[in-house]
Amino acid sequence: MLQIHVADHIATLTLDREQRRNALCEEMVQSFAAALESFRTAGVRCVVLRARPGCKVWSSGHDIEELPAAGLDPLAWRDPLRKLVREIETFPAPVIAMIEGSVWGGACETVFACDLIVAARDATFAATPARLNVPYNVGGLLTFLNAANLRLAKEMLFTAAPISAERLCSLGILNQVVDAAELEEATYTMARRIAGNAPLSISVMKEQLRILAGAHTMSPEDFERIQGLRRVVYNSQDYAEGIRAFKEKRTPEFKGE
Ligand code: YXS
Repeated sequence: MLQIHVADHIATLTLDREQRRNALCEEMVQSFAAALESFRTAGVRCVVLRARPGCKVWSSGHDIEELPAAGLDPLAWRDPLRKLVREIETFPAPVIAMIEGSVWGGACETVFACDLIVAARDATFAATPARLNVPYNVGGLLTFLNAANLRLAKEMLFTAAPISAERLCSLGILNQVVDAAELEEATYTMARRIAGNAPLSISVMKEQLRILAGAHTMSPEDFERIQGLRRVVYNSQDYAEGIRAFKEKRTPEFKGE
């Protein structure tokens, strides 16, 4: 499910689960974590996260088949998607997301959790909790807020519509947008530049920025309130309907209950 290549302190991880449109499943995330651990030992100074060249779908997001039945938190601490985002955020070197094709749901959050994003001009990004009636978790919403801004995060989360790479780049959400033919060169030029700088300084600044970006106070009462509201969603008929409709390849009929 993952191809791994390391050269000149730069590691490349290629998503390789085309038959399920690179859906992010438990097995893939375990391989991802093991790869990052080996990169840490090998002193890798920059990671490029990509899909196979020419892909139409970079990743279709969380593996819907692995979402729990109604009644269980679909994005709890140990969920593969939550582990994947934490692995990226805590890896002691920059992770560059190299994007072509469409990015969906939890894969959009995963890309936004990367340190840098270089995308092909015709790439698109869609945040899809509202498409399935999934109650996104607090940390995941913070990823969107830190990567974008409140107005754009609301548009992406409420409409679930694919947003173009060019528009996101014009808003400062992506670092670079290039023609597909130049995507590799642009990405690895950035990776080589990072790998040629001081790794200690960069890894400490990455961790400092992670801590600063997550420094939000929230009272225990507010956290409990949010978790209670999320329980209403994942206990709802609509949550079961969202997953059922995907499996039956039809449009869900949400009733708000
Ligand atoms: O019919 P088969 O058995 O060949 O399987 C199909 C799809 O069911 C499967 N597949 C997936 N399986 C599990 N999880 C997925 N996320 C997923 N996406 C696709 O892969 C086979 C080929 O898919 P198909 O025929 O639809 O491909 P396509 O090229 O026509 O369309 C590509 C997509 C990405 C537009 C389409 O597959 C799609 O809309 N996928 C779902 C995108 C989505 O809603 N992702 C959100 C997942 S949930 C999540 O990430 C978070 C929990 S949240 O929702 O909160 O953001």
